[in-house]
Amino acid sequence: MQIVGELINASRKKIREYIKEKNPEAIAAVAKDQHEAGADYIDVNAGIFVGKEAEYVKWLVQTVQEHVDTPCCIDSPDPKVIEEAAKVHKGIPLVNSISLESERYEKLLSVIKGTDMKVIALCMSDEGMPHTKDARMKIADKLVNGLVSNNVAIDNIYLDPLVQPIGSGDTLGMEFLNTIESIHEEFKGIHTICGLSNISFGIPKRQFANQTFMIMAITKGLNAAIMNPLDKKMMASVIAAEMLAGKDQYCEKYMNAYRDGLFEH
Ligand code: THG
Repeated sequence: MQIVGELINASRKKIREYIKEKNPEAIAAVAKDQHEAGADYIDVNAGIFVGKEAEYVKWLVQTVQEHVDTPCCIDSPDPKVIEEAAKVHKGIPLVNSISLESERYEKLLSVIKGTDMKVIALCMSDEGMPHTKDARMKIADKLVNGLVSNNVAIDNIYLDPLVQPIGSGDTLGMEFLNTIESIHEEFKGIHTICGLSNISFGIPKRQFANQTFMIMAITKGLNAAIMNPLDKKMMASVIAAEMLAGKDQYCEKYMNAYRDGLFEH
C-alpha cells in the first residue's frame, strides 16, 4: 500500500492557523510525524483559501520538502494551483487531481504531458459524481485512454473511483469496491487510490467503519490510500490485510510491524 498522509489540509482548524501565520516549524512537524509513520507522499491542500490557494500550496510544498525527504501530493481542483506548485516541487509529485470535467481535463493534461509526474484521476465528469460501478468504469475508460494516448505511463496513473457515504445509499460501498476490482482487471499495471473516510460520513464510531472498509478494499486490490498514517489501528489493519491478501512476501512487513510494537495499541 502506498500511503498519502492527509493531515496537512486547511479544512483542519489547526492546519488552517499554521498556514495563515506561515508557521514552518508546525507544518514541518506534521510532515515529519507522517513520514516517520510510513507516509510515501505528504498531501498538501489549502483549498479553503480562495484567491491565496496557489501562494499557500507553494509555501506548503517548499516547507514540507525542506524538512522531509518525501514527495508531495499536490491536492487542488485548480489546474493553475497545481502548475504553480509543481514548479517549486523537487522530484516527482503526485498530482491530485485530473478528472473528465471539462474545466480541469485539458488544462491539467497540458501540465502533466511530457513529464514523469504521477496523477490521480477522479471518476467524475461534467454530469457529476457517478454512483454505480458501470458509470464509474465508463469514465475510467475515457480517462485512461486519454492519458495513455498522451503518453502518460500506466504506472503513473492512480484511478480514484470516489468513495461516497454509506448513509446515502446501501449499495454505495459495494459499488465502490467492485469498481476497484474491475479497474485492476481492465487496466493492468494501474494504481487505485481513494480517501476512505467519506464512507463513514454521518455515522458514529467513524474509525471503526473506516478500518473495516479499508480491509474490504484491500481484498479488491486497492493499492494506495489518502489517510491518516498516525492512526495506528488503521496502519495495523493495512499491514495485516495485505499479508493475508498475499502482498507481504515472507510476512516481512507484518513481522517488522510486530517488532516495532504497532499491534500493541
Ligand atoms: N480523493 C482524492 N483526494 C482527496 C480526497 C479524496 N483529498 C481530500 C480528501 N478526500 C482526503 N483528505 C482528508 C483530509 C483530512 C480529513 C479527511 C480527509 C480529516 N477529516 C476530519 C475527520 O474525518 O474527522 C474532519 C476535519 C477536521 O479535522 O475538522 O481530517 O477522496 N483524490
